[in-house]
Amino acid sequence: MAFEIDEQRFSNTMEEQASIGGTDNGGLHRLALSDADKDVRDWFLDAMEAEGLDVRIDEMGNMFGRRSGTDPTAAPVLLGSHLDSQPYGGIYDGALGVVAALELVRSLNDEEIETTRPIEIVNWTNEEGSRFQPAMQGSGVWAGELDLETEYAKTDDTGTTVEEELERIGYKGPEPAEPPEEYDSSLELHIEQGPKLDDTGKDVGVVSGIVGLSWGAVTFEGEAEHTGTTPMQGRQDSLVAAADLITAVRRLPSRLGDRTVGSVGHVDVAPNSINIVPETTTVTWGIRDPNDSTVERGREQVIAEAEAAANREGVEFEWEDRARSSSIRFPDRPVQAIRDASNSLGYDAMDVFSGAVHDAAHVAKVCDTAMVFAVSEDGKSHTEDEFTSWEDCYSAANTLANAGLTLAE
Ligand code: HGY
Ligand code: MN
Ligand code: MN
Repeated sequence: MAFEIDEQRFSNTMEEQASIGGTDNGGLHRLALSDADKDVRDWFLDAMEAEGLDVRIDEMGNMFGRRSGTDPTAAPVLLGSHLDSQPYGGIYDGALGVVAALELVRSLNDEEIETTRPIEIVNWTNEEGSRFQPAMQGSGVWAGELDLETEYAKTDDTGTTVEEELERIGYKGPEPAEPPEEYDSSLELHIEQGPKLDDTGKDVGVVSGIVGLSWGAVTFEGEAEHTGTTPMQGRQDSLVAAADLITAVRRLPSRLGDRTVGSVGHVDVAPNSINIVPETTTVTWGIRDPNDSTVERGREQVIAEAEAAANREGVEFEWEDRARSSSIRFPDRPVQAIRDASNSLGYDAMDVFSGAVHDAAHVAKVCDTAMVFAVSEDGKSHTEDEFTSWEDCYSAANTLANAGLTLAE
């Protein structure tokens, strides 16, 4: 008989978290380590303590709450996702996975159901990588893929460091940002953020793997001059070079692979005045593909295109890497637990390969990991009109709950 979480409380909890850093358009403005992130962390901490979980906060601000199992020596099962959001993101991205994990614990406590293995729920720091790069920063340090001191020194556009912000919001925890012991397995529930499940009318996605990704920044250095009096010949306009690179990155994927994607999402221009030739322009770019060697070729071609654009405009350029995560295929055991769970609940599931990256990509380096996807209406995400019907949220959360129980037995 499949286990069902408490639907009403689950939806109430989703609405509660959505109000913390909520925007007027029904989205979230909850950037990593911002005041809104602090507020939702405080809320999550209270919720974990109210369930009697053994709470730990590590040096990267990753938040864990452990529910004991009957066998204290058994390796735990880890369930969770992230509570930080894009600048104007949706209320489901990340939060659905954290709230579903919390609701499983709450439902198990209500029903006084014991599991052999401890179940641990988690909120990972800075999954989005919007304010501070890279994405999946907290889980990356925890999994040993990123160096703590290097990530502490990362800055946002104002020059504020990760470490300063963790201290300011009170979430620079005492625990080492690393697994305290061996973990049996881990599951993450997340919205698909793409159209496949919606287009095919499926209930849930069984995630087979995640793409590889490379992010970088290119800065062009030209010459600030009066736009009215400076002859066109010989101008050194950094924004023109950046514009060349932006269109080059847009065209690159068609030359790389049929599943390659690429874009420039962030531009900084200085002095950014209508009548000054732009002196300095920085763009951040991203390339993704299921095949790591294609991602690497894409990264090399972006740098080559940047050099060509700089030479055409007669400006200097420099580049830096901002993020790199390799593609991953999830192992059968946790994937099968998800498949069996969705079948036991009578849901119509399909396999999906994720074009979005997730903390599970790092956690998979530590233990057997897999993901459940909830339907994203029209595939939209990272916008305030990101939407998942309540029924689809509930199906995915129940699937996570039953797969988690299978692994924790
Ligand atoms: O960029 C990503 O794929 C994730 O949504 N942060
Ligand atoms: Mn996410
Ligand atoms: Mn996201």
